[in-house]
Amino acid sequence: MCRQHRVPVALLLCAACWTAPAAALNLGQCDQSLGMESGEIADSQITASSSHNENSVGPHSGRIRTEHRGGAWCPLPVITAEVREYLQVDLGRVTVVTAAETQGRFGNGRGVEWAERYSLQYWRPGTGWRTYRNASGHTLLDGNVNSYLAHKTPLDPPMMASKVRLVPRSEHPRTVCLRAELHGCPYTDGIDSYSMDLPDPKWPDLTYDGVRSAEIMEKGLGQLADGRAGTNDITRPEWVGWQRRPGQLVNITFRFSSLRELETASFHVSNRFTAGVKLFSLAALFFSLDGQQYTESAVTLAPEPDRIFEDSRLLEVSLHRQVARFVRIQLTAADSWLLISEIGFSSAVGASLLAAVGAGCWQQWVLACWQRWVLALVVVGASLLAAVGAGLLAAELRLNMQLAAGPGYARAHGDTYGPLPADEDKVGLCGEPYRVVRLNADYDTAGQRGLRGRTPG
Ligand SMILES: [Ca+2]
Repeated sequence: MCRQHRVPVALLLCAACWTAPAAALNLGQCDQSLGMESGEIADSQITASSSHNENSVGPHSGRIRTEHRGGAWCPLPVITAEVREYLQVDLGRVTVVTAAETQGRFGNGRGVEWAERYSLQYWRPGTGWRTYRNASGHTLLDGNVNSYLAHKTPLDPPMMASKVRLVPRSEHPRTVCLRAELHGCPYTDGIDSYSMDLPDPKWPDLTYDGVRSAEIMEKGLGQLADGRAGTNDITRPEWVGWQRRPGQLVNITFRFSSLRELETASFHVSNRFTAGVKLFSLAALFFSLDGQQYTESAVTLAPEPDRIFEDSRLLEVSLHRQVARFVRIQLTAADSWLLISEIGFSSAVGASLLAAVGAGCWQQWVLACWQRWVLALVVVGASLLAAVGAGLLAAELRLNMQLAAGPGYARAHGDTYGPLPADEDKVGLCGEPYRVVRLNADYDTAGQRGLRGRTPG
């Protein structure tokens, strides 16, 4: 590669695989309608387990505050305690869903069906279908009481999902119809899952949706990454706690969906020292690209012990734009209990080439970026082909216009005819030489027959 091209290409590589850092999840700004009512969610993204009539009350009629065809989605069977049907919405990417909203079938005054209660199922890459459970442990959400009023239920905690199913529920046989909207925002944290030492039953991670064993929890998301910080009341369910002796460790490992450039990590912790709860004495963070080999040196955070104020607080540490997909955190307990309500990261998707080279992981950077590069190359290649094709077409059109002019021009290839003073030499786009020659009035404007009569030179 030419020396003068190296720097611009490196900058291009940086720009192609780096996005602005995203702050940790902020639920205060996460209540947008996700597109059932507006149509931003396409018909192809809305499906159902069954429909009473696909054309009139199929899944595409399940958009809230719209009167499309039959006026709502209606499943084929009557809903009972045993019969479960669902309306499924594919959000296209992992999304923070903070509320669900439902409405019955009004049908221009003819509808008399609605769902009094429903449950939610969700799916995201790497997980199967899970049933949503709120902070109180309940799976049933309140639905509607008539065919026209919409009812919105906040989801506490929010649901990280790329697909959602609304499942009408009824203990007694009931014909139900449903229109729906989902509310939330894009999930930019990029945390796939976290694993951790099993919390104490006194302060469990109630909403964790991964796998639990005797000692650890893994492959799930839960209270530590749901955007909700605890209050000073440590009896509230927002807190997750571990019982340790001073100096003992609590291990938590975060896995991101792709390579990230990490700017900061934050911990929301309790300092209720009169109850044996203190800030950790040390947090050590190790980084890995593959989840197997971690950095030997750690980024550390050692907060000052506070024996005066018992307020819970946010502790933050700079990660110096460390490039990693896995972050292993070792927290050293300072007293009998360690209570955490949230761990967040400010990070950017992917990583700049320079940061990746600095971290010795440019190979992983290339792997993480190859899909975007293939797409970019396809777009650039298609654009070049289109430009070349347009140029060829224009040249041919110009030549044909010349040939059509009387008394006439003809196109002759190579040196067959020798130089003619009034003629014009040209080179084709594929490099072949040709000549446009002015024909005598006697010659055929098609060129070849007349030209063969001319003597070269
Ligand atoms: Ca939380």
